[in-house]
Amino acid sequence: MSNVAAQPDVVEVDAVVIGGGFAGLYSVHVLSNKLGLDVQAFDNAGDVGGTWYWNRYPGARSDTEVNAYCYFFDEKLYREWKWSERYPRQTEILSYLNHVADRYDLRKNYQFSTQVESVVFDEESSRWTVTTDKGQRFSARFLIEAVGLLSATNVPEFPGQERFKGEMYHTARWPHEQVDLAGKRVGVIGTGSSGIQVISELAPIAEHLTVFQRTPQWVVPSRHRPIDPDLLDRIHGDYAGYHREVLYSTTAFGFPESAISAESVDEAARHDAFEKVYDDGGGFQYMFKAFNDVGTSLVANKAATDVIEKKIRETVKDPAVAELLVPTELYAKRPLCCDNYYESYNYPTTTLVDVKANPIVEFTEKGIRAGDTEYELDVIVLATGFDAVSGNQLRIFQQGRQGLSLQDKWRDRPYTYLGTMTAGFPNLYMVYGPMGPFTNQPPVHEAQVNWIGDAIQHTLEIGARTLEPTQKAEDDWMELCDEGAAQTLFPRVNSWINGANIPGKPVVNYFYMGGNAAYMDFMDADRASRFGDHFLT
Ligand code: N01
Repeated sequence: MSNVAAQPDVVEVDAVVIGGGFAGLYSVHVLSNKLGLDVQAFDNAGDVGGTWYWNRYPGARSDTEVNAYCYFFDEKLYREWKWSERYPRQTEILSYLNHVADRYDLRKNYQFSTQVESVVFDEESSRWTVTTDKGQRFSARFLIEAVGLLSATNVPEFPGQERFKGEMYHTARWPHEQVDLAGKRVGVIGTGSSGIQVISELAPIAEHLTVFQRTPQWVVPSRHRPIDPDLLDRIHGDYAGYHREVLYSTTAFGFPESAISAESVDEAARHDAFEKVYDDGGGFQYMFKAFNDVGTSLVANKAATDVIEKKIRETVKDPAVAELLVPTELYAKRPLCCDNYYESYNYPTTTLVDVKANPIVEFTEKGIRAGDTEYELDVIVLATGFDAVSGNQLRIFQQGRQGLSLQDKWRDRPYTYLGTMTAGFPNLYMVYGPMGPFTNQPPVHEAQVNWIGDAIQHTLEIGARTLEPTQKAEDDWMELCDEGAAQTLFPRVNSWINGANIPGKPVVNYFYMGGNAAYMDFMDADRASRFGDHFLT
């Protein structure tokens, strides 16, 4: 603790954690329960859960198999929590996170329904002043921002939006009270992960479902089924080994990834392999289980989409609708999976509106006018996504050394080291910040928080006041990230991955695409060097 006298209205703590999702909860656990620090945590939600607190829309469930979509830090927790489904629903994941909060006594550290408005570093005291929307001020030596990669909502403004007399909801701000959509005329804007789940859930029950699609995406089935008992036996038989396998892989999704390239086999073998993974289901599985070059080779990418295109045309009965659903883009967004998505368009009560050809002109009292047609609706669902990756960080005013704000530093793009720190902002750690790895998140959050815990412990042990990346470490990391991303196909397609979904946002690389195994090696190297090579202290 600092011995600098606090102002009377400022509460002194060792650390502030922002966020109550997977990453924030584990941060509180490590800092409070393991390192024994005095930790104040905040979330603007009314309770724990992070993304799973907010995303309560119909059909919301994880699209990562649950054996890797959970915490690993406590084997007893892993063994004792019994998941009912391979891709659990939002309610089950939220129950799990509530259980974790109670089991490790994390709730006591939180103040909910509180937005952190600013964090300002004071060079003299080497402490952060954290100000909330309740007018409170906290002084902390360490600051952990676990604010979510996909958390700041993207709510486009449509002309006449306020005139619409029905109900309107964004998927990521879904009401807590029951919203009954059965037998209603529902319009869904957006066909990303959120949109396809809502569409598949509502198509069988809505009186009429109108899907406003701007850009179709490649969707494969999830093939939802019970958790494979043999897999669970194997994990329980070698828990540490499985955990290591998850982390030291490319995507951390917990399945064996392919080591061979599609380019190295003939066309028939490629086709058969994609058919097989399509039948088995899963988005990342489809991209990474058959071959290792779908995200980097045009040949592999085309072979992958040929199979999906064939399935779309086989599944969707109306050829004109099928035509609209087949993307013209490369398969280089976050890979999607959902059961019964394309089948949703076979209901006579589902209408697909191509809003590229017939743009949404306005919202009216009764619904949405796209092109020349007014679609009458009782409910509009905005499945329009997020100001992803850097969005939530930039909604907090952040000021580091020499009065430099994060908003200024990141004006052209975000700059970080490992996606966890940014030069000039000492003792400020981000979990899954920009330029972090492109992976399944929960196991990687944990690995990052462990690294953060070690960095903080090291700072305390050597009696340093602050720890931060050197400018060179940050520059080298940025260069490595950009070189890696340039070798992939992802920059060639517009999506939240490169910022292109938000008007005015810099369209740049926001990720380390070199695979999680290599990413783990960078964190391990920092530890081995006792954070000596890269950091000023
Ligand atoms: O958001 P998105 P999301 N007019 O940005 C459309 C994670 N996630 O919430 O492509 C008309 O992917 C937009 O159209 P276009 C997962 O990582 C996971 O669906 O920009 N349309 C697009 O179709 C995922 O990748 C899970 O042309 C407009 C859609 O809205 C990430 O979150 C579940 C528009 C937005 O798609 C984001 O997914 C949910 C406009 N003005 C989310 N503005 C699971 O684990 C936007 N769109 C299951």
